[in-house]
Amino acid sequence: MAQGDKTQVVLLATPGISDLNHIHTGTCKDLGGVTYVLTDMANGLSVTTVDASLDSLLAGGFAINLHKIGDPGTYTSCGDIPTRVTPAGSAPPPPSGPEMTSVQDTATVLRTVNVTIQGLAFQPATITAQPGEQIRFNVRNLDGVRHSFPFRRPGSSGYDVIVSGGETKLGDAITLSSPGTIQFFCQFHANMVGTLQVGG
Ligand SMILES: [Cu+2]
Repeated sequence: MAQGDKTQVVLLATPGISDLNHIHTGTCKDLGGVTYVLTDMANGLSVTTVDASLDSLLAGGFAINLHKIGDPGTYTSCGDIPTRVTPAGSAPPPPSGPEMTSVQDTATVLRTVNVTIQGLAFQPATITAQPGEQIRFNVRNLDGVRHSFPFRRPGSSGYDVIVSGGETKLGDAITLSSPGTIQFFCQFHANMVGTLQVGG
């Protein structure tokens, strides 16, 4: 993600396996020295702002390499940073690392919104999100009975998390692209409602 003359680098990886991250010169086949040190993985996520523009990283000759923590000689994953301007007929090789995102404008951070259900009510009852933001809902049910956290968006598929009594469940990621107000509710208890405000 470009941020002026800096670049935010977002990496997703398997926790415990790929914990130490660097941007190296060269390619995964022929790795050079460390150019930028990236934040260590925490629960599979690493977000770093490096002091280099996205254009300069996409000019070619860089690769992101993941090492095993405590044993940096073991490379767990690597992906060449694609070159933005590609001569015709020679597409860059796809990133080879498993579950790894490359440095691109489209890199997004997934936000988890915690929703607690207690006493037949949603907390918070009003949730705000930005249009285009990628979010998912972690629904915690402190009641002894089953509840749900569904909502429907006009013209698209819905979202639903069903949680048994005492259960916590993480829903799928969703991008709410258009601004507006969406009601969420419990399908089992008609008086349990809340509002998801997108933008505005
Ligand atoms: Cu309910």
